[in-house]
Amino acid sequence: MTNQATLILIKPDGLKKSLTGNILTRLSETKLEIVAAKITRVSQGLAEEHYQHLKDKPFFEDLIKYIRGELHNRRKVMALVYWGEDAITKCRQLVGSTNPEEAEATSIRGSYGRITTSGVYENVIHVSSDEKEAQREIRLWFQPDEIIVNLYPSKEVLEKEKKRKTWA
Ligand code: DAT
Ligand code: MG
Repeated sequence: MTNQATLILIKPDGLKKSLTGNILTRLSETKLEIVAAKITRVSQGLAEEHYQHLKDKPFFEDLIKYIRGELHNRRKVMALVYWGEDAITKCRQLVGSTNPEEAEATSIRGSYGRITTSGVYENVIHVSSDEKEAQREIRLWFQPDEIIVNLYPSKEVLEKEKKRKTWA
C-alpha cells in the first residue's frame, strides 16, 4: 500500500457559496484521513508560487485575484492535507476536470463550478496533480508542525528573539 498526501484548497467561491460542508462530505467518500486543516489568507507571493506553472498564461492575473479572494470578497481559503492510499487519484476523480463545464456532472467541480463571462474557471476546489506537485504545494502552504504526520524530512531550528503573538 502506498500512502500519498495531497493538498486540497476550498477556494474563495466555495467558501462564498457555503459549500465547505458539502465539499468535505464528498471528500469523506474517499475514506482518506485529514492530517492538516486551516483557514488562511493568501498573499500575492503565496498565490504566485502556488500557480507558478501557469505564470505565462493569459489568465494568470485573474487566477491570482481569484485564489486571493478578490473576485468574491472572501480573502481566505480553507487548506487541508488528505492522506492515505492513492490519495491523489481518489481526490482528482472526485474533484473532476479543470474546466468545470467539462467536469463530470456528479464531480465536485461539475456540481458546483462555473466559467465566468470573463473566462475565469471558478472551480471551487484545488487538488494536487501528482506526488511531486503535492510535496511542493504542501511545503508551501503548511509548516511541519501544522501536519500531524511526518510527510517529508524536516529539521528543528532554534529561533531566538522572534516576535510572535500569544494570548494576552
Ligand atoms: P487543476 O486545478 O485541475 O490542477 P491546472 O493546474 O492546469 O488545473 O490549473 C490551475 C487553475 O487554473 C485551474 O483550477 C483553473 C485555472 N485554469 C486552468 N486552465 C485555464 C483556462 N484555460 N482558462 C481559465 N482558467 C484556467
Ligand atoms: Mg494543478
